Amino acid sequence: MTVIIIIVALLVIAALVVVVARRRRSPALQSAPRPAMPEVLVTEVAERPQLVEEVPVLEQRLGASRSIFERVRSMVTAGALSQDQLDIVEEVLLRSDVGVATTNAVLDDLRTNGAPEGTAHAVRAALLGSLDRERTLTDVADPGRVPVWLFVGVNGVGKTTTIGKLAHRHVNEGRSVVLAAGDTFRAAASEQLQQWADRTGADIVRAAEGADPGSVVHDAIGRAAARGADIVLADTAGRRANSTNLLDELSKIRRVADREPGQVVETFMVLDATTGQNALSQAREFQAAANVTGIVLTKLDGTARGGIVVAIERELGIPVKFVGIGEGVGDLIPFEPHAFVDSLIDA
Ligand SMILES: Nc1nc2c(ncn2[C@@H]2O[C@H](COP(=O)(O)OP(=O)(O)OP(=O)(O)O)[C@@H](O)[C@H]2O)c(=O)[nH]1
Ligand SMILES: [Mg+2]
Repeated sequence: MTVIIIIVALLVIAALVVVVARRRRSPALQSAPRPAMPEVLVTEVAERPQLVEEVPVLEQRLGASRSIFERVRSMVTAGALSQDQLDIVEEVLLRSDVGVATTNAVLDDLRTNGAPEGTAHAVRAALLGSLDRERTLTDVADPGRVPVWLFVGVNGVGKTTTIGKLAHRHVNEGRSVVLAAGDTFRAAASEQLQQWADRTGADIVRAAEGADPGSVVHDAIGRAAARGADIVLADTAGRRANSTNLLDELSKIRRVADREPGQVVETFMVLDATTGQNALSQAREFQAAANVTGIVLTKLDGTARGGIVVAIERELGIPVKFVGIGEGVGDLIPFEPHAFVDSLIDA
């Protein structure tokens, strides 16, 4: 009898084991697949690296632009200018990329008032007069919110490099920085920003290629808020200004970044100075979509003509806040009209 009971008991246990095993295999009991969220990778930076920074000399970096003004610099006349001299000033100004409007304004002034203190002095004063815009830089947000600087602009203008240089500047000034790798179109883009994070000691939030850029920016702001970081610098993909859906996406990123706890305190449009007047038409497209508060004009060290600064401010009504004068970490400086114009024109 006992044997029979043991056998029955064993059979019952065996039957239960089979049922449980089947249930485990049953697809109905498998957990539903998780929604395809981008995998956000966060990199901790243990210690701040030491960067060797070469302090750029503006006059040297603006060499090409400066040489355009050579003919104005060497005009010794004071007082009324001859037609030949006016022609030279006109040619120099147009070549320097200040644009037709500024050139005409300077020539009108020279015809009417002459150049009592010399031509270079008069041209210098006229250029400075066109650069008299308010140039404040906001890096604080309302209480409880995280200030965000958003960077927009077409491919290759220097957005990511500018963010790297600015991260260095902030970290040097004692601020903690979170970079948001909002350019998710190419894997290489967030790699490039990661390198800047490593070099500068900034924190970074990035995601896999193809992830939603808004989510990355949102996560970066969340991380900055959680850690009490001082500022978020948000990269975006370089995009064609004439493609409406891409500009829509930019507006969306901006809305996400401006939602609590984030607050967009600066939106920088990055423009490549070597593209001259083309930079202006790009800028107009972006201006509408992104609520731009300042311009970063890069690559003024190369073949660019420095007068483009004047044309941009005059035609767009947006202040240039930083200029890029090289590829090194220290090669971005706050734009100061006096120092800039002096380095172009002064002997
Ligand atoms: N000479 C010089 N080169 C610069 C300057 N700023 C950026 N560059 C170079 O310009 C190239 C493009 O810079 P990126 O920062 O990758 O440009 P981006 O706007 O992020 O480009 P995408 O990510 O493709 O949209 C790089 O080789 C930079 O080193 C500058 O002020 N001077
Ligand atoms: Mg980039």
